[in-house]
Order: sequence, then structure tokens, then C-alpha cells
Amino acid sequence: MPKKKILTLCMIHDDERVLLGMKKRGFGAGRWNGFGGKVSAEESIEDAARREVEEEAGILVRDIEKRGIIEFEFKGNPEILEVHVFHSSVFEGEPRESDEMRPAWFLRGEIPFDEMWPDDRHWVPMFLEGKRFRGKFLFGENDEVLDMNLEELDDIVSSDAT
Ligand code: 6OG
Repeated sequence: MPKKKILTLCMIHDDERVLLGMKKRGFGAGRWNGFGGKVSAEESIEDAARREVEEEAGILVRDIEKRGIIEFEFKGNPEILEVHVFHSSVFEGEPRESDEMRPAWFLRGEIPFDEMWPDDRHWVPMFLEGKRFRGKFLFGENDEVLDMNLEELDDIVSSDAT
């Protein structure tokens, strides 16, 4: 049985701008991404999403809503990353740099897809339109996308709503 690791990813945006962070170390270092990380045993997925935004960008999200779930598989690696993608637009505090991330605002039309995970150009536009989705990506060597599917959902099903 493949092992699953549950992670969060929170993208904060309003009508004009998206807040991304440049990952400074660890998995995905050198890429812009939303904020997030591993869910620990004693917390809900949503609580983990809030905690990770606070740790990585120094802000407290007020509204947070799950918009999608994406499974990532890397060829030759049995571990599957199940990433729960959240949206937020209202927060308290000023984004600040942490050990892990350097935050910056991007206009919605100027998202730096060339410096992000290659899956992002497929689902981020859908996400920014407010759609719900489920996806799967298989990565090969050099993080190229070998296979993918992405479907829009009417809603996130309740069993996924933790
Ligand atoms: P830590 O391991 O630093 O959390 N993540 C991905 N995000 C995108 N857009 N594409 C991927 O394709 C990703 N794989 C992982 C989930 C890692 C953070 O990176 C996200 C987490 O927010 C492979 O704790």
C-alpha cells in the first residue's frame, strides 16, 4: 500500500493580488508557493493550515476555506503527498519573512509560474476563479509532469472537509 502524507497549502489573495512565499529551505526550496506544511497527529487539517501560515508568514488568517485536494506522486517513490489547498483573503498582521519563506505580493496576471512547481500553472488559474477541484500529478525526473488529471468539483465532499 502506498503511504500517504497529508499536507496543507494556503493561497492568500484578493481581487488584485496573490501572496506567495519564496521557499528558502527544504522541499521546494527556490520556488514561490503558497504557505503550508505537514499536518501533525493532534490537529485538524484546517488548524494545520492556519498554523503554517502563521509560522511561515507571521499573519493570522481570519477566513479560510478548503478549495481543493491534489495528490502528488514521484515516480519510483511509494509515498503520496495529499495536499489540501485552502483559500484565504482576510488576515491580521503584516506578512513578514521567516526562516522558511520570504513573502511577496504578485498581481494576479503576473504570477511567476516559471519559478513555481510545474503543477501550479494547471490548477492555480482555476483556484483563483473560485473553483473547487481535485487533481493528481505524477512527476518524473527533474520534476517534469508525466501524467495529470484535474477535475472541477461542485463542492468538496464532506469526508474531505476535516
Ligand atoms: P514542507 O515539506 O516544507 O511543506 N507542496 C507542493 N505545492 C505545489 N504547488 N506543488 C507540489 O508539487 C507540492 N508538493 C508539496 C505542500 C511542503 C509544502 O509544499 C507544498 C506544503 O505547503 C509536488 O513542510
